[in-house]
Amino acid sequence: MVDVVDSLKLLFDRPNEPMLSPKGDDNTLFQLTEQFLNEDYMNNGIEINNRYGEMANKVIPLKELSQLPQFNLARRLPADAEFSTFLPAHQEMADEVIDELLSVPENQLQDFLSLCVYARVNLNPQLFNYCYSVALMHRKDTKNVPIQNFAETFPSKFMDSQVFAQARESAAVSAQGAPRVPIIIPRDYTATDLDVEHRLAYFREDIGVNLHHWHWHLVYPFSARQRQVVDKDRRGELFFYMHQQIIARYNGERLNNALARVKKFSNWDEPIPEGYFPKLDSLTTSRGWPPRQANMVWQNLNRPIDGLNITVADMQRWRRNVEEAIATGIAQRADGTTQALDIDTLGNIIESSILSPNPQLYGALHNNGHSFAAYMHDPTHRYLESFSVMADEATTMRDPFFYRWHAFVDDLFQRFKESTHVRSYTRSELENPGVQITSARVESSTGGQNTLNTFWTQSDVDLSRGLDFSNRGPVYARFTHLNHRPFQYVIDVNNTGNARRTTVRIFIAPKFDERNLPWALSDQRKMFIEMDKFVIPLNAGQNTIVRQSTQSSVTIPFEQTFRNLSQQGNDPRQTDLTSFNYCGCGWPQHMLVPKGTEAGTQYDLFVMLSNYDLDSVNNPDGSTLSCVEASSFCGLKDKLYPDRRSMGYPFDRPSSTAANIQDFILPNMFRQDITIRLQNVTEQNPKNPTN
Ligand code: CUO
Repeated sequence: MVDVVDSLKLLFDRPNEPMLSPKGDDNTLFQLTEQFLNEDYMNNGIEINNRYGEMANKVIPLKELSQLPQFNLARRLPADAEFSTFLPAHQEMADEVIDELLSVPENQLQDFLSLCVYARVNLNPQLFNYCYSVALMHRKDTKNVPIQNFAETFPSKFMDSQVFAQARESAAVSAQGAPRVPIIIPRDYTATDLDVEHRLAYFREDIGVNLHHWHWHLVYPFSARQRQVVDKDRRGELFFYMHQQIIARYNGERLNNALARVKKFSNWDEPIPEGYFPKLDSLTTSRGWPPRQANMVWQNLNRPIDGLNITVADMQRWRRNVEEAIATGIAQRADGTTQALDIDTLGNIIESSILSPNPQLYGALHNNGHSFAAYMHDPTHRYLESFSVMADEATTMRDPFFYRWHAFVDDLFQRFKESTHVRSYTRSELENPGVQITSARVESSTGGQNTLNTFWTQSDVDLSRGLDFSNRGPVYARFTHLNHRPFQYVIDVNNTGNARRTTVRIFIAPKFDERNLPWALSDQRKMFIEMDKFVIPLNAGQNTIVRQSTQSSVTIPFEQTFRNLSQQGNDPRQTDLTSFNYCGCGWPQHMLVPKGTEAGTQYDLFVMLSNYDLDSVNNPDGSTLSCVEASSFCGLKDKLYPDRRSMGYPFDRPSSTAANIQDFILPNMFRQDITIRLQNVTEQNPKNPTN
């Protein structure tokens, strides 16, 4: 008898293969009855399924469904089409399926399993994968079912299409006993250095970075029929903050590569000089993802198949309405009443989510921007082409235009933060009386003080779960990514008051701008990237706080990015699966530290010990920021966001008094010069299974 949780896990396996054949490493077969056959196999499905049964190690019987779901909308998406939540037609399909999957009463897991098998058989594999993942994450009884690593189930969204022919060959010969040799993915496969933007490819095309973005949007869907799936604590603000931090990190990387900060895309009639040729194929559609030539222009969209009929003029109108809300500090609700604008509402307006107070008036500026960018090559579906990487959350961060678009989006949020409707922090909101930091430094594992070292690592990812119709057994792709030597922060604190708690907030930012001049704080505040945030007790008197880089509240452990979750790694943070499903949306550990340069780039390390009375939230079980998960970007499941301050505090808004970071420092803060130095060497990951 196979446990239901194990059965559910198998529904991620080989998404483009029919359910008739065995799944998983143990060759487990779902025993299908007529109910679970789609049209393709109506005549001979049972026979084929039985024949597979003779070879299977385990067989899972399925409970018959007393009522079959209609899936009237979702069935319309062909099995070989791409799926995108940004397209209104697809979003409605997803809403329909998620609604069905959530409507099975809790703890009736056999019914849930049968319904999921039915959905898996009858629906587009990508649509199914998305809805299934959202359902697992939002049902209480499935919290122990791990969401399979998306790069393993849909590897074609994450790497060069040339890998897959080699992978099939490798799977075939290793089935005959040949040693498993990893397939090497070159570091530079999408462009040459003739394209200056290509300098950032290691960031944009990083597997962990793209997995992070996909996972975040899975935790925070913007639409669902059940409002509670969307209506999470401060989700609009988190949409702003997580993407703001991506832009800050990206801008920092641009400076490290001798490029200016990204230019926001705000004139929508202007040609876009950045082209992008992704060199990805889809294993679902068996087609390549459309590229974008340089200097293409946004076009009005009329694609009935996607539910899209919008013009650039519509976008301009929505933009003016959003800008008016920002200028006046007032949002107009759909029922004619008004509310004071706050950052959380603004996030829901701009994205937009179903929590937007007035989708008619404000549109869906951000989501539709992704669609405009994704369809410049075929705005009216004349050529039957699908969308570019810009419209898929797992691929959009590969495209240089993603950052130009999100720089525009971030600028709207920053204009609100810079308006008179957001007041600057008073001294009492920044200080922590009696708490004085006397020194703060970083110590690298390689011995350096106040120097962080980055380098390149080659790591393996197993493609076999996404390689349909090939032999069993792992097939590894080896790719090169940025990494850093582990380090620790050491902070000396003098507490002249009583013992108390404090929140430690650690940020870094480049010390100089693109002209090599020191920053004005009004600009540098937008460059600070959060490195860690945690709550600790302070004793009266002297304290020394030591914190490891691997404990960061921003990141998820390396193993969660790259390893199949069935193989437990040895990171101490390998926590229970509930927290992975939810907190797996953190930033990848290997990208915590910016690249720096071989000569060494100067950064400001900023450490703050804030007043916990103003930080704490009242979560029922008393949980605090000390949780080991990536709470800064993911929040906590079914709980309040674990920090009462505005996200990005204390840099989320301009200072009314300080012109530069030195002026900003109070006794409970500390600024330290540090250097980030790239060692331009490539090392094998010692954990690679094929070493
Ligand atoms: Cu995450 Cu534009 O929202 O991509």
